[in-house]
Amino acid sequence: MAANIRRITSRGAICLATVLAGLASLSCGGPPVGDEEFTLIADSLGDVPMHPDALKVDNLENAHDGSMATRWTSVANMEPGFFVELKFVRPRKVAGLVLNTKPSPRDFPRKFVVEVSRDGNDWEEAAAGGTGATKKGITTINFDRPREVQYVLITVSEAAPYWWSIYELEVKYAE
Ligand SMILES: [Ca+2]
Repeated sequence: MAANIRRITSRGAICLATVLAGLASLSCGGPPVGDEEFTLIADSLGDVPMHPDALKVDNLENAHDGSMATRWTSVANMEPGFFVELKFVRPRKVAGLVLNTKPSPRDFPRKFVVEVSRDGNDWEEAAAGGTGATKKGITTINFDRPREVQYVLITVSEAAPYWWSIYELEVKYAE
């Protein structure tokens, strides 16, 4: 028993040291929770007046926390220019994205443009004039071809009388 505890403690210490060294996501023991390959880093909310529920919903992490009980939302009816941006831990070959809005099936982007970048400075369109799902709240975005990217920007290009919500954003990897 004591030996087991020592082993567990030792592995925990190695894991902590790994995290402190900025090398998290490597073997810290146990399966990873969700896809740790990317983070949602920005949205267009800016000075949008906050809804009373904003603290529950205005949170990019909600779009990538593995839970369909939490969502990111625009907190306002969709307008062209609304965006969310995600960044991969390292450049990845990506074929597309899936936006899951099942619990609020009307909150999908009617039309959108997806731009990608390898360095955050030079951008090119990977899915222009895309249209969102019209049933079941699932919007599947296929890039024109698999692309090596580190940044992805999804921008709404058509207004709609509904908030834009993302309960979970999934990436379709090409590798
Ligand atoms: Ca969620």
